Amino acid sequence: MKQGSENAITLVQFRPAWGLPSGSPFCVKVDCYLRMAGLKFNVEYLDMPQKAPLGKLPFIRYQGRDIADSSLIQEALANAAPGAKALHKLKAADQARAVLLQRTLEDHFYFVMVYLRWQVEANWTLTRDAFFAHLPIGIRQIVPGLVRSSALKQLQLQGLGRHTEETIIVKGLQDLQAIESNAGKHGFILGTAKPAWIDASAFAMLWAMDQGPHQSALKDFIRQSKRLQSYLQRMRQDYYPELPSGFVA
Ligand SMILES: N[C@@H](CCC(=O)N[C@@H](CS)C(=O)NCC(=O)O)C(=O)O
Repeated sequence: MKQGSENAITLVQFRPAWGLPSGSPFCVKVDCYLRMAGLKFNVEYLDMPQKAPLGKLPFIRYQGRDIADSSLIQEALANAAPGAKALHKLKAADQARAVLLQRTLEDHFYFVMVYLRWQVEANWTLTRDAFFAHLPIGIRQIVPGLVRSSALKQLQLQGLGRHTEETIIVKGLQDLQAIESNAGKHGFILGTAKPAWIDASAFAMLWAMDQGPHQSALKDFIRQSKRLQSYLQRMRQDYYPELPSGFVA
C-alpha cells in the first residue's frame, strides 16, 4: 500500500506498560486498529494529555490535522486503505451490535478497569510504578498523586466509584459475560469470521485486563474463558506477531 508523506500517520499515545504497547487501552485500540487496517504509522509518546486536542490520549497526526478520540480516529481512517474499508463493511445488525458493544466496553467496562487500577489501594502502587517510574525524581514525587486524584474524581463523577468494590466487580462480570456470549463460538468479537473495527476496542480492553498485574475476579474470568482466551491469542498472533505467543506479564 502506498502511503506518501502527506498521508503519514503519527499515533500520539501513553507509553507501554506491562508488555502492552501502551498503558492506555484507548491508545492500544488505535494501535491495533492501524495494524488491522494495514496502515503504517509512527508512534510518539506523550506524558501530558493536557497537550492533546481534547485533553486525552490518543490522538493522531494525519494530513495536517490532529484528530482526537479513538472512535473519531477510526472514522477518519475508514477509507484510508482497503484494509480499513473492510473493517467497516458490516451488515446492519452487526454494526448495531458493534456500537452497543463499544459503549459497554468503553463507557462502562473501561471505568471498572480505572477503578481497579487507580482506586483499589493495594493495586495503586502497581499502577504508579508502571506509569510514572520513568519520570525525573522531583516530578515523580508529585505527579502520580495528582493523576490519581483526577482519576478518582472522574470515577466519582461517572458514578461507578461511589459503589462498593463488590458491586463494581459484579457489574464488570456482567459486562464480560455479555461480551463473551455475544462473541459466539467462532472468529472475532461479533462472532463473525472476519475482524471488524470493534475488535480493536474489544481486544484492547480485554487484553489490558488480561495482561495487567491487578488480580481480580475479572482477570480470572478472562483467564478461565476458553472463548476469550482463544480470541486474545488469535488477535495477538495476527496483529502482534513480534510478541512471544502466550505472552503473560
Ligand atoms: N473517548 C476517548 C477516551 C480516551 C481516554 O479516556 N484516554 C485516557 C487514557 S485511557 C486519558 O487520556 N486520560 C487522561 C486524563 O483523563 O487526564 C477515546 O476514545 O479516545
